[in-house]
Amino acid sequence: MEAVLYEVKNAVAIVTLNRPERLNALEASIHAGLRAAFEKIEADTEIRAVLLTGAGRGFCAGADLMQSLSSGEHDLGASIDRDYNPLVRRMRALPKPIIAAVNGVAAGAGMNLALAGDIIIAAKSANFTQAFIRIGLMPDAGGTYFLPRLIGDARARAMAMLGETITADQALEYGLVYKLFDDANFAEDALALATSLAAKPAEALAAMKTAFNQAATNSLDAQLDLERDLQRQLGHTPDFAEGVKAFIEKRPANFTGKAA
Ligand code: T3D
Repeated sequence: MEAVLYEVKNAVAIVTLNRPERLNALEASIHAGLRAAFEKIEADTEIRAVLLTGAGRGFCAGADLMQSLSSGEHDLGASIDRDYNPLVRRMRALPKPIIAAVNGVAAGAGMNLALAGDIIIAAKSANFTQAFIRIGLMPDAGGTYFLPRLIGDARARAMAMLGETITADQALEYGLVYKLFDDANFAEDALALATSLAAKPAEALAAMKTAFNQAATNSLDAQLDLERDLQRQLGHTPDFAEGVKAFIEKRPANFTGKAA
């Protein structure tokens, strides 16, 4: 059985963590599957959006405590360097939008993997926990970076230090997720959202990722300059011309995603 399933529908790459009996806990085969999936996504110009989700009742339960973390002699820094950090960097640098579709429990690095996505959605029965403290660890995979930016420092510290579980409703109230969908149609609704994203102007989406990524560390001056430079490039794209033409002609735009 493949640890990560990969299929393409409607210009969306659907990447499914597939160890449902372990709530898709992360170990070597999942990390290898994710690396292979993102390599394909980067190389395939037909793919315009990514949908990252989990098989079964979980999204991802973080690092596999039975395999990768069962030996106390395991060098956590080495596995973070090898597997987690390159994955988070890759997701953030990918010039295509990623929807993290949290279908069930998201714990530890599994939760933080979702936070590395661009748009986070969840099934109504999903829940989220920074489980690290329960086993004497601290958040990794970008948790201490993403979490305070998404939900504020007070809630981020409390979630990390107390290790409590929050429901999907709380996650929505905190601003951790964008939208909730019913469990019954979650996969279909998530794909519909990803499909609509894939039909949008690809160059504009890529430019937004660059700008939002850099906003975290830029000064306002630097950010204004960056917006100007990116917008200048977008002004030369066929999708900008098509968007304006479609507006004037009062018809839906047909974006190709082609570069300038
Ligand atoms: O070097 C490095 O890798 C460093 C990186 C570290 C990053 C981290 O993510 S550290 C945090 C690791 N994750 C956790 O501590 C979470 C552990 N899991 C849980 O606390 C709970 O399972 C959940 C809260 C996620 C879900 O609870 P529940 O009651 O819904 O399910 P369950 O019954 O606990 O789990 C179902 C099965 O999945 C169960 O197996 P069984 O008994 O049916 O054979 C359980 O053992 C297994 N499972 C759940 N999480 C993991 C796991 N197996 C391996 N690793 C897991 N993380």
